[in-house]
Amino acid sequence: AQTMDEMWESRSSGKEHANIQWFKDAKFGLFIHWGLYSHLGGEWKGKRYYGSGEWIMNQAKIPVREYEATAATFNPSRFNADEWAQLAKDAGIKYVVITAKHHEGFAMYDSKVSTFDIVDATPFKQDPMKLLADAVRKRGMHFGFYYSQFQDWHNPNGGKNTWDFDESKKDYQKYYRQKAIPQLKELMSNYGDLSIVWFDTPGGLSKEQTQQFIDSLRLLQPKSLFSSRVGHGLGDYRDYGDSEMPAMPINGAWESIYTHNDSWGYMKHDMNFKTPETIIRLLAEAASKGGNLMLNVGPDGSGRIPAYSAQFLRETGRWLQVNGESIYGTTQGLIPQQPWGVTTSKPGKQYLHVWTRPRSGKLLIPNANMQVQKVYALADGQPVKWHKRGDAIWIDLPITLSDAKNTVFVLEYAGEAPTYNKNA
Ligand code: H79
Repeated sequence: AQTMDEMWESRSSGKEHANIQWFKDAKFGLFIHWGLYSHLGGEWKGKRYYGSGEWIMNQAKIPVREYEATAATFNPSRFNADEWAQLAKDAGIKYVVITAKHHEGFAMYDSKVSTFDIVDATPFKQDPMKLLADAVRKRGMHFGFYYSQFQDWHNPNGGKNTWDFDESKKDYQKYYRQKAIPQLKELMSNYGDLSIVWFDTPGGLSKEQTQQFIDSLRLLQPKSLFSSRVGHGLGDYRDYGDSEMPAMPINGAWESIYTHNDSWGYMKHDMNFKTPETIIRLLAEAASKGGNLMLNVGPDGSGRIPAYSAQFLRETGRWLQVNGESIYGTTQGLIPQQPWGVTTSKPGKQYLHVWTRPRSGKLLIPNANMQVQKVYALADGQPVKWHKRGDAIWIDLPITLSDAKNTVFVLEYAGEAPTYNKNA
């Protein structure tokens, strides 16, 4: 079997989706995992589960009927679409992707295909997806849905529920026909323009069938981008594994996904939230390699985004207000990753993202075959001293720059771009 890498590399057409540029420029997305699992918060019958919150039905092998019954008390009355969207905006987010249906099979929108949805099965009775889609787009951000197209632990023919249903008796085609495709059609018909449809964990379809599946959905929204987890090396941009960052710069549109703590869906007992500093480094690292970071948060069953997530996202947004020029609309750095940090590019400029202050106070850029014009701090425009020695450029960092500030310097150069990574 081919690996994901091989499948992607062997794509026959090198043609990109006509609507890919916004995605390449966006750099920072917000992923939201929200479902019936959020209501359970990683706990079932008094027992805590570790791993990931949205997997609790699978991990605790909860029978479908018992799992369904939890919907009767799922009432996210504190959900406020404008608050979530404004938080994303304040964080400097350019696109938001939310789980319309995860592996548990529960639709977080008003579905006519199944009554296992938030409108029919819960006391909440509203469609939060509709409100969120509007609130996000109203603020000028792109909006998309995550949809688990193969795994469905609620449907007898869906993928991967082995505790209630006999895998050998399943008819995956029937599941696609009766649930996944009709639900995707609802999502792509009733929620305005979707910038992204985010698939996950493919299965049950051959490459040809996957292509047909994609083609039939394309008719509804030709401008939507499909994530590579639709399977078989298809899709419009490439996603790596969960919490995976490619080691080297990558050409073409791609995205790394990380979650804020160690769970995608809300988990009461997971407090291991990444600091703003860590988030900014992941963002800069993804950008330095030519890709996006989509960072996940897991709102709880009452409809609240965890306080640490909100706080750390806002702090990230404050950094981006000052330093956004070094992230948005950039392309991969021309200088390879250095002990002090990473670089991103715009024409005639290298942004030096300094994570670790060298003890000497001097930044070394080795083998720098470029004509430096000037170097200055991005935040305040203060010029910084530099000199060339042989092919090396040495930059004198301001004495006030302490360790680990994610400080950005701009190096402007004339003429040809340096050629370090051309074959990376
Ligand atoms: O939606 C998130 C995950 O639920 C989903 N992809 C991201 C975006 C995903 N589906 N499958 N997988 C991830 C791989 C499965 C990992 C597992 Fe586990 C290892 C399942 C059981 C052991 C992770 C750790 C989930 C529970 C414990």
